[in-house]
Amino acid sequence: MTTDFTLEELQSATRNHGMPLEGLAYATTPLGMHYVLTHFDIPRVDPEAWRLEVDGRVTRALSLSLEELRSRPRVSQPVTLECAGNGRARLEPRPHSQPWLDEAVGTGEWTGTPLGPLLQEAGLLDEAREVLFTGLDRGEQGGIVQRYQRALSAADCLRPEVLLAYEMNGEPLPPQHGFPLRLIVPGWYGMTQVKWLQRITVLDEPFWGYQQNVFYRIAQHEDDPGVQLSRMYPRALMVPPGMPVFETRERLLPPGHHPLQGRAWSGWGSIDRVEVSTDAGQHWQVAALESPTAPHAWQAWSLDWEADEGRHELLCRATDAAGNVQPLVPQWNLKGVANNAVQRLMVQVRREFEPAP
Ligand SMILES: Nc1nc2c(c(=O)[nH]1)N[C@H]1C(S)=C(S)[C@@H](COP(=O)(O)O)O[C@H]1N2
Ligand SMILES: [Mo]
Repeated sequence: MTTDFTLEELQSATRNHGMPLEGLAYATTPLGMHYVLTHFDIPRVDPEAWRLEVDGRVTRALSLSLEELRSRPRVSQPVTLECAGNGRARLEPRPHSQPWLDEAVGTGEWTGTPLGPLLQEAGLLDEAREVLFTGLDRGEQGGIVQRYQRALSAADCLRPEVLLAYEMNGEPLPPQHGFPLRLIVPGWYGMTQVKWLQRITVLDEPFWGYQQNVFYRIAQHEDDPGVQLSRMYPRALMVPPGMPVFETRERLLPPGHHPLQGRAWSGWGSIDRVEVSTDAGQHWQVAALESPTAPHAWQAWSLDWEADEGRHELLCRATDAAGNVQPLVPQWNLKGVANNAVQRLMVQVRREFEPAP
């Protein structure tokens, strides 16, 4: 394993956290196990004083309290979120940012009010093109002092699944997940899901911002315009079988029958196929795949494995309905985003790992 991680990367890795992969066993990720990523500080918000401002190219600007938002039509849906930087730590040379391995994912049951009707109430003017979402958090990144900001096209904002969410798993949003209100855009990478919403501004021109045009792009070098990230590429993950070695997280299990299970998702449609290899990618078997339980939540898969004594490398790979398939090796880009290379797990199978009766 590479060991040249910097103290700055460690600092990010201790502030932010992934979902422990055993959390894949739950269809809805328990509160506290969902991954967390925060660029700046977690704001402390007084819900009594807080208001959401809606302004810009609208007929009437709105200013709404949390109570007013909570009394609007209420929708709940399970949505899988994944950070666009998931997998970054495996790239070489490694782009310096949050060093995720595979675990920057989670599925929350998000409750809130649909964004579209609220924008229609404010009245989008004819020239409305994009909608800018501004968080309360502020800091410097890439030499630019900024609030966390992302924009979406007006058309995407009107999609019925797009929510202003105030609850996660039936509880008010925890501070680290955006209390009191966040945007949920199902299918899109995490950077779109603006937390601690303060303002929604309708724009008549494309937004230029650091988190829109500089960081969250797939580009090969500084001058490469590249492409802006949007929806999540497919990924399958496996619940690590057996028991772990504390230092290496290698898996130990006794020989015999082991049901392998995991979940897979994509922002480009449902998952078509999950394949599993138990011999480092030489042979692949098609796993049993559950139908989607909701349009924007991960799908469960499973495969029975008859494990022989020895060392094995387990891989799993998803293909989505749009035909996107996970690469076997990481694809490098400047910011280390959208790296959906397959998960690999080292397993030692030995009789002595049989649990004592
Ligand atoms: N205001 C604000 N919203 C934000 C961020 C942020 O730093 N500030 N981080 C984004 C990124 S990059 C991700 S991956 C998701 C993480 O959401 P979570 O911490 O609830 O899992 O929030 C997004 N929303
Ligand atoms: Mo992210």
